[in-house]
Amino acid sequence: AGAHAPSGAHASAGKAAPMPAASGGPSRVLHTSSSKLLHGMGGNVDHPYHLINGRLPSAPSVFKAKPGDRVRLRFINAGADTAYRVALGGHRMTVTHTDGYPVEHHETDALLIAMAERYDVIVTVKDGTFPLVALGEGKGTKARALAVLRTDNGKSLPSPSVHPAELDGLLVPARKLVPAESVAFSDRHPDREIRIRATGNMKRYNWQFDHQSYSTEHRHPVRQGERVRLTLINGTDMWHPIHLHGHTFALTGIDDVGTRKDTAIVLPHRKLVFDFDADNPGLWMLHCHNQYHSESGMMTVLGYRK
Ligand SMILES: [Cu+2]
Repeated sequence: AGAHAPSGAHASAGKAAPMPAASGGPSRVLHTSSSKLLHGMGGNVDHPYHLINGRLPSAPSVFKAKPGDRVRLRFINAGADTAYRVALGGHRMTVTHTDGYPVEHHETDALLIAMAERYDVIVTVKDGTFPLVALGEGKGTKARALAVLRTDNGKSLPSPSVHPAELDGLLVPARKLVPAESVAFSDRHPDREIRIRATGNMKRYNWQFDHQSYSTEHRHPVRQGERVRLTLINGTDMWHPIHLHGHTFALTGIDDVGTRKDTAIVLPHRKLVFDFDADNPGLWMLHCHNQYHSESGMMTVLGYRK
């Protein structure tokens, strides 16, 4: 297998207000959105375009490789309101890292990548032209971004609406990824437990934690040296990508295997449980990484106490 420079790929979505603009511009509110994977609405915003590395599906980025090359693809969901289901046509992907932390290698056809989540995968490139598709989860078949991986010098490109079978194949969720031994947490009883409830609804667009709007004064205290367990109960009808700054936690809910992450999906009316070591003094945001939800107030602060 030949060496190949790592390729970067990231998906990002255009910006639009979740509510009709006062100026009378077009409403971008997404009225019908449904995802099996996300147990309900995929998102709130009907973005006009979905991009990979800033490019439209009609003029995609093209990555060149030789057959047999092992290529690392690094996915970053830089979108504001869209989880992407990502697959490379004709290939299985070997997941090696999530959120920058190594995992025991795991093969999958597709990944579901929430806003702010990152995945590194390795593929052994076959001979031909292959679409890399990021489907806006629960946002309909038109919500898609495209890049191309190819081994030939051809000019023809996959159709912008190409739908590789891998998108509907095996999909490994983050919580099934076993952390590499070098980053796995030791068993340790938590010194402190924090419980936070996600609240709000689509009608009032009052996304918050514990029914409180965001305030820099309200801080969840932790102390350096503690192992902290955070339980986030999702009391809403929508999923949220929960993101903690300054730390990489370990998923420790029922059936979890300790995956190290800094962003994790919590499904509607489910809970997310994770442990982290308080080893980075300061003030750190904990927030939903749906940009519109965090702007609406679904943010809080962890504050180290002396
Ligand atoms: Cu949210």
